Amino acid sequence: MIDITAIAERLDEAARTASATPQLEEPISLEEAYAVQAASLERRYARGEKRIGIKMGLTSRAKMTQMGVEEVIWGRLTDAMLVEDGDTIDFPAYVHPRVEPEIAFLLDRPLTGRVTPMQALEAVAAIAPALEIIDSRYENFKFSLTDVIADNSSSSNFVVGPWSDPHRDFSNLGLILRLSGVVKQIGSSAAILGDPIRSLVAAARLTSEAGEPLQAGDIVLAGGATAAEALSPGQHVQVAIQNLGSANFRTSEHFEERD
Ligand code: OOG
Ligand code: MG
Repeated sequence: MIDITAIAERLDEAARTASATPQLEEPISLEEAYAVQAASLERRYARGEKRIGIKMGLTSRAKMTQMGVEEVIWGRLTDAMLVEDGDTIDFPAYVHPRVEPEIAFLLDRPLTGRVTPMQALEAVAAIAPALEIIDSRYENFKFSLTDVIADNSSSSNFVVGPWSDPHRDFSNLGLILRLSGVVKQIGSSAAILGDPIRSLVAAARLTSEAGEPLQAGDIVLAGGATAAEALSPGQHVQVAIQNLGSANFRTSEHFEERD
């Protein structure tokens, strides 16, 4: 028997204390992996965090290739994960953080079940450039599909830039990820399932199937448009997206050796 509660506690503690944990020993089903994720989020809610949306993952070929996992996944976002645009994150609070350029959707209506791209777009109040800081709790950032789902799809923090009107075509916008001024990744929003709106369509279906449909006010991260870049102390990180502007953060100078 799989002990959902015990695995959830182990992954939540690994996240809370920024300490790596081995991959799950026993194979678990997709359903069990999402049940672990839900149980680990219950622990966060019990500490006072509030659900504010979801993130989609592995929605681009670059991410699937980098991580060796070929399925679209999702995870829950809480208010404690949101970092203000321009803020500095505390480097020792992570196991081995990476950053990836994303697009964020803000919904002003619920979005449930199977919807068309047009219906998905009608629920979008605004879109923004975003940076996701992912931090797998597994040793060496290595995991299977079910491992990563159980670990809330590596969710750690995210930064959202200025919100824009979503009624201007965003299907193929150029984007650049810079670390301390150096261009590390160049891509396009089209790398996200051919058009980021498809990620929102998938988000509506997957969250409804899980009994937790998207709500008005939710933020949805569409998924990394390029491979992720490892972070180091003392960096300035920026994504700039054509027509949408930029989102930024810094990593603290402070570095602590970890076992
Ligand atoms: C899994 C999370 C993937 C994305 O945008 O593709 C993800 C990982 O790469 O650790 O957030
Ligand atoms: Mg991501």
